[in-house]
Amino acid sequence: MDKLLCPSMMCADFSNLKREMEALEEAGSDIFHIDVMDGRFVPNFGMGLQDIEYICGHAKIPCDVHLMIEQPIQYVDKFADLGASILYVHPESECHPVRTLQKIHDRGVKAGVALNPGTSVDFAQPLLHMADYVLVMGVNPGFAGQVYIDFVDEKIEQLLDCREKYGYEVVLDGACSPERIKTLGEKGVKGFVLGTSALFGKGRSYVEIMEELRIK
Ligand code: S6P
Ligand code: MG
Repeated sequence: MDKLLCPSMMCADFSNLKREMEALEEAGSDIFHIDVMDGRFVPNFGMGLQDIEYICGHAKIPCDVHLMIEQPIQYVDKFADLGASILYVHPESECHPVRTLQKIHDRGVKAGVALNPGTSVDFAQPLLHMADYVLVMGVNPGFAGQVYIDFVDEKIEQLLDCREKYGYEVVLDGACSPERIKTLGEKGVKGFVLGTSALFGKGRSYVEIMEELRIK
């Protein structure tokens, strides 16, 4: 099956979000990736509820919401109501992450477990039973444009090995360069969050870039 290409909307041009969304859809994006930060779980803020409401309300493709916040369980209903198809939570962000994953499924939304570079597969192992997706962070969460942390490769291998046992798909977020998308796509990584490394600010059309990413 083909890979999932998921533009990270915090990297999009907000001066004309409508046009930007249409161009990304026309280029064949599979999922809009929406980052939510609370200034506590990560040292940054973004994206706002109004942005998310607009994107989820106007998108012709599914939207995922990556919750880089403390106590995400408090906001599952909010993001489910806004139309998220996948909700990603970080297991360290609260005491009872299983309850949060249950709540996500109860709302009919796919559940994703997001793993920071410093979070091991062992730490998250019980949650893998409930994960539809595992979002591996290739960088520390909170910012675009960072350098890939090489030791994350080992975690990706571990997660790919257990994929069939638990039935999740692996998605990479952070520093997804065209080369990395090719190498890891061939190994079985299903999805890639596209930020500044592959898609935005390149001075080329999204159609052209995405075509190349699919062929590679
Ligand atoms: C930030 C966030 C990510 C970034 C994306 C940027 O931690 O979760 O989704 O927006 O990774 O991509 P890049 O290619 O600039 O690292
Ligand atoms: Mg993200």
